[in-house]
Amino acid sequence: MRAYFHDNVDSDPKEPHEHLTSVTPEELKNLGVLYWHFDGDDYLEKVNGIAKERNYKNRDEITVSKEALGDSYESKLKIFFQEHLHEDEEIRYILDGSGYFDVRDLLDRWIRIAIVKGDLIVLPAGIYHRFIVDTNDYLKALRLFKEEPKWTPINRPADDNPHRLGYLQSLRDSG
Ligand code: KMT
Ligand code: NI
Repeated sequence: MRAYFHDNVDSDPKEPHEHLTSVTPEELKNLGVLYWHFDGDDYLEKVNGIAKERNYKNRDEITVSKEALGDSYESKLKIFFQEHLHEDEEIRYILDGSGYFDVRDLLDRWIRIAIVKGDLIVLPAGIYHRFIVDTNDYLKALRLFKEEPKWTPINRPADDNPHRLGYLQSLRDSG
């Protein structure tokens, strides 16, 4: 994982779009974004440990590639890259490939989180974010979930959504 400010240049979103300023895991934590990296043979035990600790009861696997998604590839990418939030945490363990999660900071700037195989990332409920593969067009991830999987994105604007308000309140409480 590597994080930095997005350059906000309006060209191919799959390019790195790296602005010079980098962002530390500590700064991500202040936004409620959690991160681990497990890439040994025991990665599944480690992921299961976090899942148990944080009460993630369900999981499935997703492959984001032209091959896996066929005709719906471009439309799926459009949905993932549309700025949105969820009413639960978004938990992804990257099994293979790479991609970018962009999250909004408190000044509404995009922070780009470049994720690779072995990264486990948790985006808090209510954070505005989007996802895109990089130019390799391939990412395979384990999606974990607390209760019944509910992957529905709620597109911005969703400023009155209770989970959005709860997220902002949680940042105030911890700050
Ligand atoms: C989401 O909600 O943004 C996604 O599920 C992204 C694709 S999974 C790597
Ligand atoms: Ni999402």
